[in-house]
Amino acid sequence: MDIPIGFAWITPSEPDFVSRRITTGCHLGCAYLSAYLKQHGYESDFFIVKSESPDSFARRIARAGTRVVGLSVDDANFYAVRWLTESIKKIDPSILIILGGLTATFSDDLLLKNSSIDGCLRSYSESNFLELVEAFFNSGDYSRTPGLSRLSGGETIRNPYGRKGPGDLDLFPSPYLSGIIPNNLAVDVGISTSRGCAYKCTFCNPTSMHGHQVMYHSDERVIEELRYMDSCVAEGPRLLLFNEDAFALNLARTKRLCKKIAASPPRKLIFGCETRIEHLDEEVLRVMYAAGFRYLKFGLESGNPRVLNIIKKVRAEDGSRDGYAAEKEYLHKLQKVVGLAKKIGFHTVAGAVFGLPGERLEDSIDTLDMVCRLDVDEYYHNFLYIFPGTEIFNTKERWGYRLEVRDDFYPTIYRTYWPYPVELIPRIEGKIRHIQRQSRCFL
Ligand code: B12
Repeated sequence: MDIPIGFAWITPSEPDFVSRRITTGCHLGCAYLSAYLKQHGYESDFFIVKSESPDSFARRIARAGTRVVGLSVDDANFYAVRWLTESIKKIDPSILIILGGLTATFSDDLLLKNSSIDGCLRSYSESNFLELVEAFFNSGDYSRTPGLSRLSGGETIRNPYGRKGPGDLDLFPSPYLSGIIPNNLAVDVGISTSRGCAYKCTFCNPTSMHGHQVMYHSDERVIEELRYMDSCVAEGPRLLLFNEDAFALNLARTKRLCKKIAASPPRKLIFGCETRIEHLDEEVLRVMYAAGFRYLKFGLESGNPRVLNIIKKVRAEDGSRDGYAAEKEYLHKLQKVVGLAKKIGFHTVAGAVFGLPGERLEDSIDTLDMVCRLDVDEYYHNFLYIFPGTEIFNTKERWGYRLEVRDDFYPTIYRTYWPYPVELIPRIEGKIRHIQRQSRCFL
């Protein structure tokens, strides 16, 4: 039977770029779209392929009878999304190609003018994608879809978003419970119990996509999904990651939910989350542990209070007036919470970012020193890549960054050149005492 709507999420890798091949995975955001379509009577499918050429992948899509292709695009996979869309349009120009996700939201103009696509749907898209599909199959004219960006006469037209999404996330059916995410992939994909974050970090675009608002699934929905995912695991323990910006932002909710999970804990799953940790206390940490949380990852970003203030990690006000008191307090709290978490038995993971605005080489040493003081079990770092949709994208010149868009869009759309030579940052191995622990598998 033909399934008229297909999704693909291309996972980028250097070997695939070199050999010009495509590998895809199951994307949680698209699975939400697929579940919503199914609830409204439209079947859709995921294309999961391993190292396939764009032409052969496009033939597979056409052979399946696909009329609408939805691709999730980020700054790191656009180069390959473009190969695929060109191949699809060569084989059958009537197949409708819609891009969605963060990069379709904030770089719609660039995507439309540099690839063979029909439109970008901006922001969270369950109801708008349904509306587009209905219009396309009913009349062929989907051009009035809310949140759609498309080209007309060489210019990008952006439709307004239309009515606001539901205040209640549970109105979107579960992609696990409705059978969209295959059993064997459920744990790998992870779970999302909320969307958004209230903070205004200047480098983060998912939170601005959500207007700095936070929405939650109900406790009952989360527990039902966890129970189902636990039943999908043949042999434990398996680590399930909570894919959200801040699992422990609303402590009352975190505590309540974890108490309910702990009342009937999973048999084979253990949990991990990425979250701000500075608000956590011993009571909440113990409840999280009882619920099965073992892996606690947080974004330190920088160990320098001035840089933390510039990136608005702690507050949006100018900290120079009080000697960065709030940022110093934040670093102090992190140390306290990591100590408590380790005592309870959590595997603690800190993430840092180098090349932040206003950062000098000596400030990066503060970050390394802070990582050592934190004494976390695992540490990783990134260099700041600047994405559209962030505050720093608009102020980049002031901080001395240079951004370059290359013709091949590889490895990311905007190649960032940092204001100081980040390659001079010393390697942490010389500084950290417990390097062995970093590579230890904690399961
Ligand atoms: C979970 C996650 C992952 C998981 C993905 C798990 C999975 N199988 O789905 C893993 C760990 C594999 C991953 C990998 C990477 N990730 Co990631 N990831 C996230 C995270 C934390 C949550 C995403 C999520 O599940 N959200 C919940 C769902 C429901 O929302 P959603 O995905 O946004 O989808 C909605 C809309 O965007 C839209 N939508 C999305 N796709 C589509 C497609 C169509 C057709 C339509 C119409 C709409 C649409 O509708 C959806 C439903 O409303 C985000 C941060 C964030 N908060 O967004 C980073 C994030 C998306 N990741 C990011 C990056 C950079 C990466 C990596 C490149 C990292 C790396 N260096 O290796 C890789 C590779 C990405 C790839 N293409 O392969 C960046 C993207 C930045 C950017 N602008 O490009 C983010 C924002 C993190 C960050 N702040 O840097 N990631």
